[in-house]
Amino acid sequence: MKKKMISTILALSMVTAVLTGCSGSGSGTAATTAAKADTTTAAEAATTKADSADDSGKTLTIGFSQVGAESDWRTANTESMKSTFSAENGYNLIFDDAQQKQENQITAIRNFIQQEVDYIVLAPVTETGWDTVLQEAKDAGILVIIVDRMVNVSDDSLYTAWVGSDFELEGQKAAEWLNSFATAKGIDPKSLNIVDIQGTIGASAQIGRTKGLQDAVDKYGWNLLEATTGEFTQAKGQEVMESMLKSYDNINVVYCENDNEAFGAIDALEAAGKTVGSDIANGEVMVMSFDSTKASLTDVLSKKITLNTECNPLHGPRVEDIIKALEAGQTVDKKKYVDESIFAVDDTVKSVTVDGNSYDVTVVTQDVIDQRAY
Ligand code: GYE
Repeated sequence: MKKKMISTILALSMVTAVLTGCSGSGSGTAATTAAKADTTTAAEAATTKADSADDSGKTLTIGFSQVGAESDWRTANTESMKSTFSAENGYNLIFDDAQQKQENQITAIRNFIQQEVDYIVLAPVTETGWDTVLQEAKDAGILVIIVDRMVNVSDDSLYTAWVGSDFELEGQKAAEWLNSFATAKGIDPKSLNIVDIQGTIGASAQIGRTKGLQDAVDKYGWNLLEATTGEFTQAKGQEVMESMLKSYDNINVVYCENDNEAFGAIDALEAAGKTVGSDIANGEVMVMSFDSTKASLTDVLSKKITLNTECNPLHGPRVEDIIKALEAGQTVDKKKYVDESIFAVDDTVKSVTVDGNSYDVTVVTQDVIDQRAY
């Protein structure tokens, strides 16, 4: 709460800085920077040093619309963006937390346009519903970079570049691992009774991970008892798991679409007297998850989570690379996927193959956890 208030105050003073100093178009120029220096505000003063550190001598103002603070992944992502786009590194970052609401993101983008930021960075809550506001940004001549989840727009020129994860591949990796694991343990595919605690419906991370599972259910003949959203939060993950446990007494695999849902699901399972683990044949309930934060890998080490498919949140430097390339007049990839790992409780499955590509499985040890940055 305290943190949020401070960033709001900072954002407001930055707005003042931009409004007093920048009257030209969204793309800043040396002249604009000079004009800004003449009308220094508190926020400007804080960035004067950064100005000189920047080779081009210009401070870039970045408006970043963040989804919210729903998960540990998101916290790590916010931290990565804030530490990359810091005053020390030569940026004015206007950060907006949309609290998982698209309408708040649309309002934030409109504010960024009014403030004539140099770039808009959007981490969209869902894929659809962006055409109008991104057209407004385009009309204002402001470049938009999409990070993390994808947007689904009728005109691809409404954004300049996207960087994030291949969420369907993540789901496929997890499902192929489950198939190989069940086969290795001699488990009849028809005896797998799976529930899917989905992410925020309509978010790329949900769409891809749900599809990866659903396709494998169709292919291998597993039972998918239910798929319900847990909104990527621990509280909702727990609530959904509790209600699933009331509806079914034969669940043996819980496919959680992120770590925080898995934490909630584990609490609910244990409160219901279940043992979480990989020994399905002897009544344990297997928990699978995505993200691979430090806390969740600790749960893999203690055998509460059996498989964790990585989703890397450290996008700050990746977005900065795109902006630096654009500033240097270079062209950038329209879409860029991040390489990601798979973490398991043991080496029953050493690698998984998806679309002819093989991905190694890493067995979690304390060393692996210690090396994690988030
Ligand atoms: O997996 C989840 C977060 O979009 C990849 O959103 C992101 C997902 C991530 O809340 O923890």
